[in-house]
Amino acid sequence: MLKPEIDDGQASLADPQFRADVLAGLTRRPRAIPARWFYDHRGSQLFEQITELPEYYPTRTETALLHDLCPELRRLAGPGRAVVEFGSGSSTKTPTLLRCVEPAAYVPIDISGDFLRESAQALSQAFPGLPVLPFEGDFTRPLTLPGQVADLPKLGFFPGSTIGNLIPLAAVDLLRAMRASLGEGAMLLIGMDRIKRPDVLLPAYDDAQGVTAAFNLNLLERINRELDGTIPLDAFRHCAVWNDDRARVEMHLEARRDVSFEVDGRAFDIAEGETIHTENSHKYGERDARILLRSGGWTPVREWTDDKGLFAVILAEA
Ligand code: AVJ
Repeated sequence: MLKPEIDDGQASLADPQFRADVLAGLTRRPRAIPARWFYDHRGSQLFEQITELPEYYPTRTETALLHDLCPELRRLAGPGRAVVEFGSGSSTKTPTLLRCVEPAAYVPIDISGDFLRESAQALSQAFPGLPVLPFEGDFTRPLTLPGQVADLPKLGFFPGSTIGNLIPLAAVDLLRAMRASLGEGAMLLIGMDRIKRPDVLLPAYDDAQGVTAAFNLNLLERINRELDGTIPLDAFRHCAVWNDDRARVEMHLEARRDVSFEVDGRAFDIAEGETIHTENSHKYGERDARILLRSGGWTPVREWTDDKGLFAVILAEA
């Protein structure tokens, strides 16, 4: 999940998209900033810590599932495919999958090139003889994959329930783009977090040690650092809520008091109790997950879940 950053403390070198998203997000009502901006260097470190928290079940549950499903996945997806991973391949999940399916090539796709090449190099060292072909691009749109894998059947890999960050409309668009990128005969292995009791869901997003709170508040620190912000951090508190109507955990930053600050030379006033919405994490029941996949052009083939039904890994075909 580590993403590179340009951090020399000069607001003038901040990502223009970050600036645009923050200024627009603080202006609109309700206020909202896209979750992708959590992942500067510090944010990526904090996310790594989140994945190890006792309350944060998704990572360890999915990792265990990937080990358990291996024999069956090998039968269903077979060796000799090109594994195409959407997002960085830095986690321990990627080696687990690559050892299992024995692909003919591995194509990690990410928008941020530096980090992509770094993690690709680590993987090529761990898998000598496996062609690793990092591909820099925006996978939310249909892509033309490297020529070397053109004739290989693909196995897409989208772990972590990252799909949950997207509202259903955007999730369906993404699944369709993946189908277009992967082509005929493709399969997709995707992780989705299940709907469950809020007393299990919410602590995963509001842990006792306060790591998730620090992760959320780091967004404000990043704004201060990269966009010349004067946001007093003590004026905001982390909050996680279950939105039952929309089947998602939402993270917000709530103003503890009336607060005024500047970002990039623009003034903002936020009233006590008002929030900045920073993340959605959509959860999918068994049928919800299948409908979502079918809406995106994928036919579910097999799904695996842990004995508590916390998390699902689903194999689908184009
Ligand atoms: C990386 C999007 C899967 O939604 O569970 C973890 C991010 N946010 N704790 C998730 C996250 C707060 C995570 N995803």
